[in-house]
Amino acid sequence: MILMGRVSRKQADWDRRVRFAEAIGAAVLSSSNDPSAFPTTHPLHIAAPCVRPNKAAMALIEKADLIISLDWLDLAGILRLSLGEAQTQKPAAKTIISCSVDNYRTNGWSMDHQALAAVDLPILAEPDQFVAQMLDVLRVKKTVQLKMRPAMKQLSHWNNASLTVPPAKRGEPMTLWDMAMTVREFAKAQAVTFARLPIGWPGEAYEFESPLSFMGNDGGGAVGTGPGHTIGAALALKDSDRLTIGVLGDGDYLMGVSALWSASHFDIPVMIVVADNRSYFNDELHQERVAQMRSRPPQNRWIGQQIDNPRVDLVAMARAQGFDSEAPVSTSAELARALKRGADIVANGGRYFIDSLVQPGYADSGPDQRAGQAKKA
Ligand SMILES: Cc1ncc(C[n+]2csc(CCOP(=O)(O)OP(=O)(O)O)c2C)c(N)n1
Ligand SMILES: [Mg+2]
Repeated sequence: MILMGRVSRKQADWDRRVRFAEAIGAAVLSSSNDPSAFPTTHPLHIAAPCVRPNKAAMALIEKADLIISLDWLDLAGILRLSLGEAQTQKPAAKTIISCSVDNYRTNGWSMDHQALAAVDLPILAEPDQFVAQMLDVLRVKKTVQLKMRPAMKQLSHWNNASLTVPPAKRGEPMTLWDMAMTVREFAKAQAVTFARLPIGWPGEAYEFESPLSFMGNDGGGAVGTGPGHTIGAALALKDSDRLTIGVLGDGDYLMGVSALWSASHFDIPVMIVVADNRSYFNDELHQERVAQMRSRPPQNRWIGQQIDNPRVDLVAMARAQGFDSEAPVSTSAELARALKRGADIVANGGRYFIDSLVQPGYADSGPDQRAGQAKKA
């Protein structure tokens, strides 16, 4: 199994990584924290991209006899989450090769850089140098026959599984899942670079076929970096034919909204779409978990996190920085139309903002329990 972490954005390196995985017949996992590293629709990319391993990713890691980490961010962390043991204390009964220069920056002075995993074979190198040399050593030809190991053939590809899920409901208020599926559908029709995707975005919506499909997040989940990152990516891609979109949480947007002014000032074409659940929702889940541990009422989880009453006029804030926009959308059909309108404006050099209202709740966190409970609390 290969853990595709922080790797190069060059197309030639991307192609070499695909050939390497195909030649050795390794299952691949990529991280939704990092820029796109491997075609997520490839038959070897069996589990949906993730930061915290989803069930399918855990099962793969559990089954793997050999794990090759290509500079995965926090290798010890994903091994601990999947195998139940910090690799540093009790190494897993599998062979682990880790290609990374993390040893240079991780030390005992602080925990900022996470733990260093115990590995069988450390390769102190940039992953794409290593892959290129491996192709030479293994004498891998330009076109290789894809090896699918029998055990892997039995596993269902995440993409097949997500396609059997009903498509976005078009008439009702959107869930984050509906929104993500609508955006995924839109992005199939043209060359899109997602500068950012929000924290609860379902892995099944990560459909990446180029090193420029996704720029990754910031490695730590810093709220407020989304607008600035989006505009930086749009500046870098200004002269390309790609449409740069930042899909942001409303909290992330609110903490960094003044970056939009820079896009207007420097005439940078870009689209920003906010998944507007009127909340710092991620932390509602934290507060709920802590409330349960401390026998406090979990229905109070929204306090200090909900961004409502009054509702913030996100559209007005975007317009105030020089963006075009329209009234907030709350159904998949409206969102699909807004994305098309925005794409035309951005193709002509403009900037477009969409406030996409979604029901609070992540794809895997179940239906929101908040409605009706806020009053009781
Ligand atoms: C600077 C900073 N403040 C607080 C946090 C903790 N935090 C992580 S996610 C999150 C909520 C983000 O809200 P939003 O962008 O609206 O995304 P949502 O979870 O609602 O989808 C918070 C407060 C953080 N990571 N960084
Ligand atoms: Mg939010």
